[in-house]
Amino acid sequence: MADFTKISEALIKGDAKTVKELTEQAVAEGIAPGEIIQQGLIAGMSVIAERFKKNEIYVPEVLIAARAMHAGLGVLKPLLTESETEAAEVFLIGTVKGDLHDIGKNLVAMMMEGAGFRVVDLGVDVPPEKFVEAIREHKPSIVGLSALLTTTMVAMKDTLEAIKASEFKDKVKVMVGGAPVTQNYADEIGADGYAPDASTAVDVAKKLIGAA
Ligand code: B12
Repeated sequence: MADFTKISEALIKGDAKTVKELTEQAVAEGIAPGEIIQQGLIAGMSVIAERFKKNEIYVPEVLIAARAMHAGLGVLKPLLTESETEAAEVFLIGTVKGDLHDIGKNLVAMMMEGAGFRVVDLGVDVPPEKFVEAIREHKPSIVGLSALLTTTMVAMKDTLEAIKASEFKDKVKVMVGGAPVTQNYADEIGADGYAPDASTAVDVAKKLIGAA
């Protein structure tokens, strides 16, 4: 019998080696990869998200836990059936044009992955047309835009306008975030959601797709 708690605990400690071993063990016992992800990896990552939200832990701990999660996911990804991967909601994220900051964006991406989304990360300095192209290719439910500079917040507005002008106008939800971004700014440019941090981003995303 697989012990999901042990997987979660190792993930919370950031013990990538143990997470990988326990995941391999669970696979050998014939447990479905989706179940290991939900009850072992995602369960652990939710604890991390909560602690991060309450300022009980900081960015380095989250990154270490995320590395442990990836160690487990690395074992499971090749085993996921097409239907299991297809079923996951897609979250597309990128840092907007002119902006090279990616630490916060990466955290949001990891938390989303930890919450069960299939994440497509476009990286940094992403122009509006590239976002639209990527929406066409990956069919996300939600698009996340990150900006860390007051000067690049306008690129967020441009990206939103490009999405609204495309055929995906009513098909994707757009969330915005980054240190200078506020709920007021999100409302002003017509974004569907805003979150001040990565764990709140998960809550908002779930609400946007009606899963919470
Ligand atoms: C690290 C850093 C850099 C690194 C970036 C490395 C990297 N790989 O990201 C480097 C050195 C490259 C850099 C460069 C510059 N930087 Co800089 N940088 C920072 C710094 C110190 C930390 C940013 C960070 O990573 N924070 C930690 C993360 C975890 O927080 P976060 O990004 O806010 O993300 C959280 C939330 O905002 C939210 N979130 C983030 N994205 C998203 C997206 C969505 C969809 C959602 C829902 C939520 C969300 O969730 C995250 C996790 O909780 C900040 C200072 C600060 N206090 O913010 C300055 C800062 C952002 N930089 C600044 C500046 C000016 C620059 C430069 C112009 C400096 C220069 N003169 O060259 C260049 C610009 C380069 C460019 N074109 O982008 C200024 C911006 C001022 C302003 N008002 O615009 C700041 C505020 C520093 C300052 N006080 O002057 N920088």
